[in-house]
Amino acid sequence: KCWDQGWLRYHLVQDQERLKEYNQLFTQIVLMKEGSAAGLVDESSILSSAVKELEQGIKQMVGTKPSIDAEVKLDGFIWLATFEQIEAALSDERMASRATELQNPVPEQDIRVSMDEIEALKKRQKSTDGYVLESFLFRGKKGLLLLANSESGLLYAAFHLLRLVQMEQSLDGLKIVESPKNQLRMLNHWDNMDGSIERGYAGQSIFFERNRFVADKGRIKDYARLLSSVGINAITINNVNVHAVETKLITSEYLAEVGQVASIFRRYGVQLFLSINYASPIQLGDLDTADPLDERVKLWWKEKIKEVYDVIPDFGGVLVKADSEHRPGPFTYNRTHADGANMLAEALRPYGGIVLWRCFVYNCMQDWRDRRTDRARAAYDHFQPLDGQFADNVVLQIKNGPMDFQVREPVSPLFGSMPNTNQILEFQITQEYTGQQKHVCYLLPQWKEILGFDTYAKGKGTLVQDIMSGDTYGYRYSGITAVANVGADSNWTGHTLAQANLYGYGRLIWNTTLSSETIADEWIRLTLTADKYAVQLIKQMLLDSWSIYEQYTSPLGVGWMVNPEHHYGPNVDGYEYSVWGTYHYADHQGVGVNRTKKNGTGYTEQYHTENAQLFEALGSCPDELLLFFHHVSYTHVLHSGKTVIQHIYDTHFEGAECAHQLLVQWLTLEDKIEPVIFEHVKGRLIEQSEHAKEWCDRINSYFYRKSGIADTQNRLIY
Ligand code: BDP
Repeated sequence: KCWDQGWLRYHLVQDQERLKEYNQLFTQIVLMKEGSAAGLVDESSILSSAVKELEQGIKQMVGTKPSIDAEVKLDGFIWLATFEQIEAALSDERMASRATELQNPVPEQDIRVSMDEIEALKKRQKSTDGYVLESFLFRGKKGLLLLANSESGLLYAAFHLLRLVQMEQSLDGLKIVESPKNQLRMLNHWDNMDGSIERGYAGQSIFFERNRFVADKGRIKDYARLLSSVGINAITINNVNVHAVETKLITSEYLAEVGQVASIFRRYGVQLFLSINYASPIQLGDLDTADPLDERVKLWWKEKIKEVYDVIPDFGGVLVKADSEHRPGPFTYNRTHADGANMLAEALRPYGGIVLWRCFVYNCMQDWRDRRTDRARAAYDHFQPLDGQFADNVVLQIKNGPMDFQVREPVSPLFGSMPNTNQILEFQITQEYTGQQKHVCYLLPQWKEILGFDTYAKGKGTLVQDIMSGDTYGYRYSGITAVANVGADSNWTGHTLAQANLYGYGRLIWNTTLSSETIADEWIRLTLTADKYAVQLIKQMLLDSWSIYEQYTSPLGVGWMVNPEHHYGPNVDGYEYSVWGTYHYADHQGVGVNRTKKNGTGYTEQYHTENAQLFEALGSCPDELLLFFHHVSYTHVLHSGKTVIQHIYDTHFEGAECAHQLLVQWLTLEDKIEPVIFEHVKGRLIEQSEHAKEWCDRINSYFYRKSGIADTQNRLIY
């Protein structure tokens, strides 16, 4: 099938000049290892994945098969080396040429430049994953040098090189130095062992079926390749809601197979973690308590974790959803979350493992008549006072916003408020609240806004992205994670265009300075087409899609208004009188949640002063978040000059129209996109166009009936 490769589609290079260039450049892969060429790579190593990927890519895109050698012999070498190896080789080379007084064919300058780069890169390395990819002269032979601290770095360099070839770029005078912004670059799967995926919109699980691991693990390997090609280095494979059967993943019944999956990922530099059930000691039938301060519980976890490491020596650690949405946790025993997390951290410490502890803790059984309880406050109220109490191998995992992955939310005030506690940010790639991979919603612009948000935590310019990278507070562990959007559908993500979110997620968290546009451009060219018109058009469609989705769904940051449970489609009062704490408070006069300090829930106070003031005052609160922070009348005038009610009408009509235009635009691509992809995306866009109209009608009718205020343009509203 044409789409199951995702963005790793290695087409034959079309440009003949370029093909010639590549032909000359890719004659030999050089690996510096003791021994003969035949035994150069250990089959199970990451280096072997890099070599195989290069071989496969070059075969398919250039049509040649480079030899694999232990030394540079030909023009057109691709030399994969670690810093240590290259330093040794270059110093041997210098000594050799001096000793024999050969006329030195190696321009010293070339070596020096490279050595400077090497030094510079080494200094900048926080992790072992960076690399240098550059044109290189060695003993008078021209080639490419792929240089890294580790085999993962070499694999990333190989994928980078292949990406350049996929995009048919010249490799002349190449000099690329890359180092990832984030240390942990992770994905969380919400896969259940029965094969279903919580909030999954791309078919069944690629890991599990009928309470077992899938027998054929080929797809998992393909997935590992995709992830590694964009720099992902950590993964959890099971849902944060750990049910009875998944609780057993850490027992002998399943551990061997968990180990097999870990090995598949290991070869691509991806470390395996598991979501665990906090009450495992009870659930697995060994103890009658999970109290973190009980010695028996501590011992139980120590032994359990040892058992896991006996099978998976490089196991990453555990992800825990505790005391949230009916999941067990330390609160049962009147213990704090620090008590709970630290107990697990101690068990993991001897092996270098970490605890990812989620801050998605709130009362999901609240009395909706009680306006003082505000779900938005919960994470900060629970966790901020515990700053400094967590072990140094605990990382708090915090959703990007205070509620739950809405199309628009303010940034969580926890970022920048816990200088003494490791943090990792959690995005949601799976489009639970953003159209469920039936609607196109390219999320990169949203993520960029969040990462670029100024928390003012250490004065102006304390951006979320620098907190997450660990730069601001020198966190020992930190980074970014996200709920995956992948399933067994042949195109991986249900909607083919939703693949751009997975690709873009990896690229962005590796390098947060990349623009949404650059990333979209890459993904389209790697995956769909190189046709200029098509690239331009699809890129614009992607770039517009988040704001289009926002326009026809819940207005001005208020969120929700979705059908309860499955969360697809409009239902304005769906959650309004429920226990979940997700309200909009619309009545005949106005709408919105008063979260001010003055006379609301006081949520604004959780921000540092500059932001607290910004959100607190009606005059300065940004329009797009107005109803998140304030309850206002329908006639309140926005910064845009429109009244709230007219804004609602206008954005909904416009959003629905723009959604329809996405379809119209796509239809112009019929002869430029492979038919199967063209038809598939067309089908989704038809659904989106119709569904956006439904959103528009439902929202506008609701607010027209509540407010009784007519649309100034007299469009049809019932
Ligand atoms: C919400 C989902 C729910 C998850 C929960 C979580 O609706 O299915 O279990 O988040 O993050 O977004 O734990």
